[in-house]
Amino acid sequence: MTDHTTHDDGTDVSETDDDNRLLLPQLGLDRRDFMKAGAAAGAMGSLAGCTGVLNNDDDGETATGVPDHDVPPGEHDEYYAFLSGGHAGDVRVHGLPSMREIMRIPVFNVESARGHGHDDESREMLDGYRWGDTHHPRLSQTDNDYDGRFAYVNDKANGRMARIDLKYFETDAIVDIPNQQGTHGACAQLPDTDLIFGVGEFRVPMPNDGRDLTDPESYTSTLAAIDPETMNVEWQVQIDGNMDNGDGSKDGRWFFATGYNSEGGINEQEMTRPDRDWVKAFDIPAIEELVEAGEYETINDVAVVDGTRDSPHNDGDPIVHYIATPKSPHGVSVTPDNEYAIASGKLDPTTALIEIDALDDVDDPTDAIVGRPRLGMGPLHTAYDGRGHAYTTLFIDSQVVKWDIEAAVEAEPESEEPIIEKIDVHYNPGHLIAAESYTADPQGDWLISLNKLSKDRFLPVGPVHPENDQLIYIGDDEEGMQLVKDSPAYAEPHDASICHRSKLDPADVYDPDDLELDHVSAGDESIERVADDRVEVEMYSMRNEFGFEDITVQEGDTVEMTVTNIETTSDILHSLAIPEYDINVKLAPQETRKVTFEADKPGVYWFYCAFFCSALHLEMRSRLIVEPED
Ligand code: K7E
Ligand code: CUA
Repeated sequence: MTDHTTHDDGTDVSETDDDNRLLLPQLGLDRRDFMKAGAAAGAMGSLAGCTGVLNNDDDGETATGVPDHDVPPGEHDEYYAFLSGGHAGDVRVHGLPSMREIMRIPVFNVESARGHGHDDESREMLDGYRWGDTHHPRLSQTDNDYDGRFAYVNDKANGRMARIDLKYFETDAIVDIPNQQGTHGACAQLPDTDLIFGVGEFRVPMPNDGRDLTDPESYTSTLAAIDPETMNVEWQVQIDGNMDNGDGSKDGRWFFATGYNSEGGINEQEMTRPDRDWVKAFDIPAIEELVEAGEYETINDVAVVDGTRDSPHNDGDPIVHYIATPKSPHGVSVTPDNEYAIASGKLDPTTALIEIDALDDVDDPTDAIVGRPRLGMGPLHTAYDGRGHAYTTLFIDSQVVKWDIEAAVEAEPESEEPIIEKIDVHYNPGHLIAAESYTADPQGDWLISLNKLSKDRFLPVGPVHPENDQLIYIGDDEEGMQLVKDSPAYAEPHDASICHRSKLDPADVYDPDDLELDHVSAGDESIERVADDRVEVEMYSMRNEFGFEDITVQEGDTVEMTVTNIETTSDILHSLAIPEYDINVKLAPQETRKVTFEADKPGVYWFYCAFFCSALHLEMRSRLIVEPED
């Protein structure tokens, strides 16, 4: 029996066999070739995982050396994990190792419990869109380590980049990236987060204003560099082929982007035809020099530098090195020591190690590829433990493979020797992420495999299955990888960043000075008709009342309501919920929000608080009276 699904990036690696594994028919490869080493090690791996779960003894370690992962009631996790929500449009915050979901941060989605897309400010940020497709949440770093300030995440659907303020765990800026469709890869320029990069996946006419509609040859995609403070797009580079994922070197010099479809095809057959595609290495300082020197074209108010293969800027010392790698490289990540960028073939069983320092010396950029281990079927993404090991997801094999980075440089191309072990995951992993793997100093204890399919792992809930995020202990090189737990995930996490709790210091209540709007204290409430058809209301909320028992307006008025939650006690939230007006604005302690709406329906509307804030929560309601036009 076979059935069909598709991976997010449109590749047709989509048939499953009876083992719930996806096959890759068009490669014409015999899967058994890749199973030999993998099957045995994988079976052992899952066995070890089982004993790890069952034999949890009293000394805080399991019999197989896995530290306690059941965080007892009232205790905190050691790590924060920030998982993208995919086309749910949000970012989820989990605790590790419990895998408990602690919070969701709405980003590109309208979400009522947090009022995102309800108050004026977040509505303006969303700019009319109701959804986005988050893939790659990356945390800001200083000196190659998490600094606890911001997270950034892309919207693949609508070409945007968002910033999440980690003081409040809330989205505080969204930029619409011009000249880019399908912002897929996302990443910060290290070591100090000087830029945020957005990688354009879909090739489109440039500018995409109705010209060149049926001339795919002229379509193009861009890399965008965004200022992390202002969230302005600073410059872009136009390139050949589709781009996909990206990662930067740890010293700020290079940005690497994978790509597929180097021939510029417009259907699946054309897109998967070339045996080689490119990893592009962007020389960031060289590009910035050209921008300084005015060597760009301004398109939609952005400086666009020509980085296509035929560009004069790629003669001699190129600004973009096109590194030919096997078929459709998808994931790319830089090793913690900044030695290699590792790109995985997706439609090829090998992975390419690009020696970063060699890029300046070689004539043919392909000569910078210094290792090409054969890891298994459908290698996608690679994470690191800081002990010289790499962990790569094998999408088609439904496994995670652990391998030795230096051994891969020493081994012959296509050698399986660098492989240390494989573990089965359930099923079809996309990304995987190890604790602080994107920093220069990963913690090397926990790893999450973000699996696209869960099939039969959970109680059935109808035809839409959850995905399965699996926690794997990687801290014991002797025992090897140990599967610790399954955790169902609502569609659909792609990538994640894991940060030690000591590096984050979120606020417990709002600091009114951080907000644009003026705080409204008790006694300062007012209702003012500021124009014939405009009423401004300023009021507070507290247990268990709003600043006014009644607010009377005329049908057709525009009503601007500014509300402060004047509580100083943490965890006491109120909201302003207005029935039949589609409004629910959440108000955390000391938070002030504004909502503007047309009072277009005459009648009585009990605006109320939707957070169960006290024993008299139900009584916390007042009347909005809309008098009919005469
Ligand atoms: Cu592989 Cu967007 Cu990083 Cu999905 S991407 S898995
Ligand atoms: Cu305030 Cu319920």
